[in-house]
Amino acid sequence: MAFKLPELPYAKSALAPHISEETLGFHHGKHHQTYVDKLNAALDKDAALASQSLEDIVRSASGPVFNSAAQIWNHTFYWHSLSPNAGGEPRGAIAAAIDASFGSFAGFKEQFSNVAVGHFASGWAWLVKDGDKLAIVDTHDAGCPLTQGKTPILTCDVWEHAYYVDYRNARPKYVEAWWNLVNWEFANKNFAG
Ligand code: MN3
Repeated sequence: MAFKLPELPYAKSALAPHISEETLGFHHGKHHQTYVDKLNAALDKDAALASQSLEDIVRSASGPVFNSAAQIWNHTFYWHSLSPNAGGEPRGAIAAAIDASFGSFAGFKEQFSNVAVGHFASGWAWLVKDGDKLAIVDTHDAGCPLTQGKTPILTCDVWEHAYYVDYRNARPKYVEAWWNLVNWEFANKNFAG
């Protein structure tokens, strides 16, 4: 059974002006689609893979198969980490957990931004639940916190393809814009789960 590119949870123009329709068109329609196509090509050659869920493959695979599967999972998680008319201060249980783990939302925002901006080359910045605590981690390339036994809460894609059309090389501007789109409802759902 082949994997399919998941639909975006909003219109391609919905995240503008922070992330443009052109960026989402390429990022979802070309980059995310290519990871799906590459994993399906690997499935065609390996029947044992075809019986596994995407998360099972992320947790157990290595090399190119892991890269494709994890990039599919990471991108789907990223689309849901964002929402139109979102951002601002966290609400609900995640707000209290951020205060407990980082002192304040402002402190968390600064630490997360520093990790996202400072990450060298391609990768991801994540807010994760690690045991009872929240933590900020970054992963290289297709790296995914699921393989470290951590529960992803939110992510920011810091591959250049996520921002080059809109911000050129200015990753700090993209990360600043990302805060206007943070889906706290999704974060609360992941935190509760
Ligand atoms: Mn990407």
